[in-house]
Amino acid sequence: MNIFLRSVMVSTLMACGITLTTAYADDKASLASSDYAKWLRTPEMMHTIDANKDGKITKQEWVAYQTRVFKALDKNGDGFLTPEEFYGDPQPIEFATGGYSRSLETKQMFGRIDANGDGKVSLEEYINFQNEVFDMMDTGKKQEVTAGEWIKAPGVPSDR
Ligand SMILES: [Ca+2]
Ligand SMILES: [Ca+2]
Repeated sequence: MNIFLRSVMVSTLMACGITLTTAYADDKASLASSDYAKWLRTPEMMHTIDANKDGKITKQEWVAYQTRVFKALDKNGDGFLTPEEFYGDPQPIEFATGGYSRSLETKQMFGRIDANGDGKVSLEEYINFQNEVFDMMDTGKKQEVTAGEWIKAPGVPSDR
């Protein structure tokens, strides 16, 4: 193999490595700056999810809330969300803001949450995804999100 070919191969491999790293970082960053995160991190949504109204959202409150959302979206109650149920005919979730419902019930979010790519979302996949969102907000790593952590995203819309 000549030196030119070898250097092309090395730079190709390096480029692949860089692409993989960037894709991972992009994923986290794009979640933080997504419409979904913006519509989630409003005072209205915090108040709704904070079941005991102590100004903090514990992991337990978060999982309880997201389980209710999952059940509301699972219209036929079979334990899985299909594309039709998730974004085919988007309906406002009764116990969420309109903005939150709209930003969740999209094809893009479905693809992101369907971790094994089988075209349906199980409760486990849904909660795993939402726990990533929780961990992103839980900057103090105390398994709870304070009002300060919740509302610190830039460009939070005030509309409901
Ligand atoms: Ca609470
Ligand atoms: Ca279903």
